[in-house]
Amino acid sequence: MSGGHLDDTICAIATPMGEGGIGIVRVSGPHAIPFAAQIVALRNRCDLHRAHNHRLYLGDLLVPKRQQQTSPNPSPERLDEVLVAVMRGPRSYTGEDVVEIHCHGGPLILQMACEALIQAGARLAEPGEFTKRAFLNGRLDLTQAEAVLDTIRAATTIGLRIAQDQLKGELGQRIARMREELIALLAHLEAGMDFVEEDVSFIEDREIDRTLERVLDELSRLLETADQGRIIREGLVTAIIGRPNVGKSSLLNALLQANRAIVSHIPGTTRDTLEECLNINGVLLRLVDTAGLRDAADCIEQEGIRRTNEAVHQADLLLIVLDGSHALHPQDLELLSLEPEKRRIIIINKSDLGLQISESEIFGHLRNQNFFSVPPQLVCLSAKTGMGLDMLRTSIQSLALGSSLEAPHSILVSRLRHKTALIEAKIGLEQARRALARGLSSECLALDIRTALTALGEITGEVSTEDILDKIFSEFCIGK
Ligand SMILES: Nc1nc2c(ncn2[C@@H]2O[C@H](COP(=O)(O)OP(=O)(O)OP(=O)(O)O)[C@@H](O)[C@H]2O)c(=O)[nH]1
Ligand SMILES: [Mg+2]
Repeated sequence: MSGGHLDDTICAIATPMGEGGIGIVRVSGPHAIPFAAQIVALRNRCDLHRAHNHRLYLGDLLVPKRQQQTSPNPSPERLDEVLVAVMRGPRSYTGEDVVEIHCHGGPLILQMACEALIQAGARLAEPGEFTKRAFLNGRLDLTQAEAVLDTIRAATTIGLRIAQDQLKGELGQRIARMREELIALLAHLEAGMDFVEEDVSFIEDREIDRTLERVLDELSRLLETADQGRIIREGLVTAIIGRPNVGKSSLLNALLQANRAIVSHIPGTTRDTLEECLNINGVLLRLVDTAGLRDAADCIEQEGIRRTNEAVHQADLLLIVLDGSHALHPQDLELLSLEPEKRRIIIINKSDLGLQISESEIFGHLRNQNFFSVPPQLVCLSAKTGMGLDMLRTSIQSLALGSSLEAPHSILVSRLRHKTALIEAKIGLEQARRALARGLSSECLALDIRTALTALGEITGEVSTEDILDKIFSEFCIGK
């Protein structure tokens, strides 16, 4: 990204490529209105320069005749009937003058409108550049800019609500309040440093410690939400595992309600992992079907099993499938206690055939090893008839969202970038508390507090580098 030149005027097609009822071209910058005025003529002798803010005007899109483009003053050609809105800065998305031209949604029309704007002097916007300008002009903090992207990408209603809360600025405000407390603390400490000789103390150690403790508590509370926040934003990576032929692929198909994976009575049907996304009661599930685990016969199967192990490793949730129509196999027992720190649902499948495995038998095996981070859940079902699938959906929802079964109402930390910065801030403040307890100088204390302040400032963008901004905004599409 070329950087923060706010003195030029950018344009882009803001709607997706392809045919649609309408398509919008957006221009932003100091010359947005004069450039747009070169390509649209308003009806009823209205002048775009004098157009009211936030009002739609009917007009004609006029572009230079193609064959005449090289001549100095090509006479324009009417291309489309359009609606135009002018939003003067700072009351616009970017904080600059913005003009939106609503054309008919054909890719050629939109492209020609964009080209005409470029001929008039605008520059094609880079991905996320409109939102980046909104940030640079103080319309949004970084957490809100990221929430714009999360809003666009949300795949579940819960994900959308979390993004909207963040877009309202609630996370940014929580961070800002912590920063204010720390800045006030620093000011006291630094005032004290100037009067070291006189032995004047501007703030009691006890008070410093109390403030640090308060901010640390708040940091911990936010960090506790990070796991759930990530799952809601990115989806719950869920691996279906089990011995061959237990019905893993059948379960994937049943949940998807589609014949996605090949199912057969021959053990070893699935050889490669297969991933599909689906929405289960508001939770985005990234469901991975895997090759059955057994002592592999050939090298293809060995590779399949290596991929299964990898999927297990990357999963947030394990669906461990057992064939309920047969007695438990020693290898089933191994699977039950795989990666004990992970959430798991043990599934007794093929319940329609009559069960040879009982729930108490399974719990008997688990009771010997009560070392799971999250208590395992158990569901009996039939992937074939669909019986018990609703129970499974409820179990998945409760494991993802916690016991409430409701989407959380408080602010969630949903990005790794935020989590990393919060941890950094926490480390800084813990160090400051230790320095205080050991009676180290105010300078040492101030240094640690400043580290925490910088980390927190990176979340909202008070502290930002071109690298951070590039990374964030390059994820966006052009025109946003
Ligand atoms: N009766 C009954 N049969 C089932 C059920 N689930 C799966 N099957 C059958 O069990 C066989 C194996 O099913 P798959 O879904 O291919 O099993 P898998 O675990 O994916 O097997 P691999 O890919 O070989 O590891 C097929 O013949 C299915 O029709 C069930 O709930 N009830
Ligand atoms: Mg399979």
